[in-house]
Amino acid sequence: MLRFVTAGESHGQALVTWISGLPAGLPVDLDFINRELHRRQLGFGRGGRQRIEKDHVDFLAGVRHGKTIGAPIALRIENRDWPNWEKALPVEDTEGADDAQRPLTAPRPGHADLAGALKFNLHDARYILERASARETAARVAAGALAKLLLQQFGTVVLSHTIEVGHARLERPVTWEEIEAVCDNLESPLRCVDADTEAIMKAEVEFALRAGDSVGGAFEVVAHNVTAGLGSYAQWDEKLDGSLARAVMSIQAVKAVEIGSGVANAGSYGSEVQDEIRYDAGRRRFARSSNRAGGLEGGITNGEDVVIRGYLKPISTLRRPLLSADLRTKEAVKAAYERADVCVVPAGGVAGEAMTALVLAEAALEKFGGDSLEETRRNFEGYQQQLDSF
Ligand code: EPS
Repeated sequence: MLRFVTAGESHGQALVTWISGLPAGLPVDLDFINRELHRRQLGFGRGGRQRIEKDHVDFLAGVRHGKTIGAPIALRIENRDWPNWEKALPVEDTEGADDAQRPLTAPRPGHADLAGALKFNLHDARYILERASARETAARVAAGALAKLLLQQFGTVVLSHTIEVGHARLERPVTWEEIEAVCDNLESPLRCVDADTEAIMKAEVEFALRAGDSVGGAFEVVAHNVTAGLGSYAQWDEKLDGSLARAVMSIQAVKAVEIGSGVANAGSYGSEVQDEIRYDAGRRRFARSSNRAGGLEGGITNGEDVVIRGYLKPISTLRRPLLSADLRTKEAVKAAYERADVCVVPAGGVAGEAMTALVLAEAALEKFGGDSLEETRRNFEGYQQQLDSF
């Protein structure tokens, strides 16, 4: 079983990821992992924090001589902002520490501040926001990069692009080659494949920035070249669409998830929605001329690209804050404001790729098993032969 957990607070010493269940012998490309971390930091509308951080990974366990060794992997991503917070968030309760603390008692509507303060019985939301922060997605992206490296062994590539920012929406269909190109282009402001739409998206971010507001939007993750047969309809918790939806929904600020064109499909006739089946004799595979199902039928991959969309609410930290009530005095106050992003949709997309890759890698290991990469590959290739001669 592929498992991972993260630890770390936004302004603590570091983020830490623990990942277990990868087969031994998987080549670990450090440059690839660091590039993924860099991609997550990009995007028009990010705040000042990204000028401080330069995320890169340090492996502490489980990787030797450039390969996994079948042991649990532990890795660390330094928070370069930590020296600015060391006095406010010390490990030991040193003298004078209270004075250096940076309390937040005016909870931001939409943030975890209030619900977390009630749950953990804290009258200062500082510790709440430290862990609830989307900085944690850096740790997920590192784990997801390892999952991507495993999936690459089977020819599967997971990428994402931005389909909506504020009121601006990409309306036209997109090819895999366009998604590859926009992901290759690290200068792309919002990772939207269409320049005209991207210009309107950018204007939305600029408008929010000027107004002291924030904007949300949507990303689309596409897993290309996924073998048919991952996941199952046999039990509710084996359905891959369910696992993917949960994984993407768990990303900070994501409030809705869609598989393929699921939302539009619900308002259309069956004949307009289902993807007709044909047989591609050259590839010896069944194929479709459309992919509204997003590559999943009955909770199982059908061989088409897996397409999953995540919809993010606008960031809850506002320079022009909404009304709140103080955690201590209960008096009406303006919600707290501190340095924040205005738009994080492209970063959310990279986190979405990571979560999708982790779920697909887990499903692949469930189907193909194997303690060493050779064994996993042998099982994968045996299954491909079965599909060839189906
Ligand atoms: C975040 C608030 C901001 C973001 C942070 C998420 O942090 P800070 O308060 O330090 O400016 O920059 O995201 C990251 C640091 C990151 O790397 O993604 C929040 O409250 O969720």
